[in-house]
Amino acid sequence: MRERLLALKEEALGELSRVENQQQLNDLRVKYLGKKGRLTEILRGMGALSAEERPIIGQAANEVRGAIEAVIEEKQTGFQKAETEARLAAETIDVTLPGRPAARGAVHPISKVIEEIEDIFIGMGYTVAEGPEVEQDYYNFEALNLPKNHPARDMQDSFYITDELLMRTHTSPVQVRTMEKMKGQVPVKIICPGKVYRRDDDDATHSHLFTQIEGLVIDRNIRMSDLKGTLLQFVQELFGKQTQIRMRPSFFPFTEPSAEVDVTCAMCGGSGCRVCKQTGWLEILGSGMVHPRVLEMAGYDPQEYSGFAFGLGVERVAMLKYDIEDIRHFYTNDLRFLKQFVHL
Ligand code: 2NL
Repeated sequence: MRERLLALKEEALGELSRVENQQQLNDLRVKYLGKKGRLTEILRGMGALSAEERPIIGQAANEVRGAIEAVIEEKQTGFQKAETEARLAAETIDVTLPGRPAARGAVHPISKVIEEIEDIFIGMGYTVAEGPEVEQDYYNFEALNLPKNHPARDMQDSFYITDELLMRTHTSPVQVRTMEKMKGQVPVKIICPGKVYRRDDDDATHSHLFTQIEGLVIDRNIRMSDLKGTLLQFVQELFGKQTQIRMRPSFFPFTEPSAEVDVTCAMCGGSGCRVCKQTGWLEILGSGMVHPRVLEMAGYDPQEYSGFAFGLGVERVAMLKYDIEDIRHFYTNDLRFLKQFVHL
């Protein structure tokens, strides 16, 4: 029996020396040390031994078991270490590889110009007011001295939703709503940026949706000179200190008197070029003193208060500023157009 045990040990150690992986090692553990394994099989013969032989063989069997277990343990440790090393090698990160570039968004040129104009007026003490794009007939027309049969209220010119509701055609209704909220208090000093809608056929210079910024100041003793000084300061911040303005008489139902405001062409400095059509001037603003009827309807006594207002088209300013020839570029979302503003 002793010989069988020693032969088993030699056979087991021989096989163990050739194992190549964890699976083979487990198989050998079961084969030699398992409940139905080779060692157990030999030890089953112990019952036939004499009382003297039994402890000696028992001890020999334990030695064999210990020797096999020791080798299995050693191999086991070796396989685990190799596995860990292989995994670490496979998982190695090359920190010197260049990163994947993250695509950068751009601020839309219309948003850029809105923000720039807002900043200029905030710097002069104005606040920004916003309001609904679907507007009541009263705020869009009636309160602005555009009575029921006025041609500007024509169905052909506006997007009506019902008899009483339409897409606002200017941002003036936001100013009327602000005056109402102020309940006759002064000063009112606001600018109102936002989308406006007109039933036009789209072409290079017209769009049925465009962006307007209007401004409104109401206080005691507001005069035409306040309007002129404010707009000069504004255009010099927007287009440069060298910019000059001129005011031409005009007409709006909601202002009296009214004036168109031209600025000297930043492209040629006033000498005449393609952009200003050789005139040296560019029309960019409509303006005037708030009509007394508009003040009165909004709750301001025209005997005590006066105000000025102005409006400009953001697309037109952006087209001049960035030399864009077609207004439709702003809405067609061609990335080749939009990408040009990534670093602006
Ligand atoms: C233009 C002209 C203008 C106003 C807008 C205004 C608003 C109120 C009262 C009086 Cl609440 N006026 N707004 C005044 C003059 C001109 O816009 O050419 N816009 C693109």
